[in-house]
Amino acid sequence: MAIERTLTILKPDAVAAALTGTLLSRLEKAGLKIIGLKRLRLTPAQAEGFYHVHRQRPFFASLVKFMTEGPVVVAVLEGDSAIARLRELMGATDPAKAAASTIRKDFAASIERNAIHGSDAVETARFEIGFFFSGAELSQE
Ligand code: 3AN
Repeated sequence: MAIERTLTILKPDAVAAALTGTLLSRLEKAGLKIIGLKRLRLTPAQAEGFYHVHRQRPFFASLVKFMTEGPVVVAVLEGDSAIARLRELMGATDPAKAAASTIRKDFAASIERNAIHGSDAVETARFEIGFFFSGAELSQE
């Protein structure tokens, strides 16, 4: 297994529901090390930039509105196969289809308001980590 880095966003629904500690704890207990962490509120331009691959999708405007409605917590996670591991812990995009004991099964309200984001591939992770963090903001220890 390879040591990878991935980006997670605890979305506005999860942060508003005071789930920051619960979700970070789940990720840590699953062996993902938090090497960068910040709380911020996305501007519409930032949300549009982050989700630019979805700009042609019918849900894009609604997604940007949701992602900017309140603060998010973004974190860089490191560990063995961190990208796939995080996706496994998150569960399917649609909580109705998410496996038992996944974060989305336990905490998400809908396919849009689904509590957490995780990078889906090595290249995406690189882009998404760089979107929020400079190298100096990531722990080397
Ligand atoms: P995932 O977050 O599981 O990688 P993506 O990348 O397909 O899923 O979608 C990005 C985000 O767009 C989702 N997390 C969700 O908030 C929103 N989204 C995806 N599909 C839909 C949909 N059919 N209707 C509304 N929002 C959606």
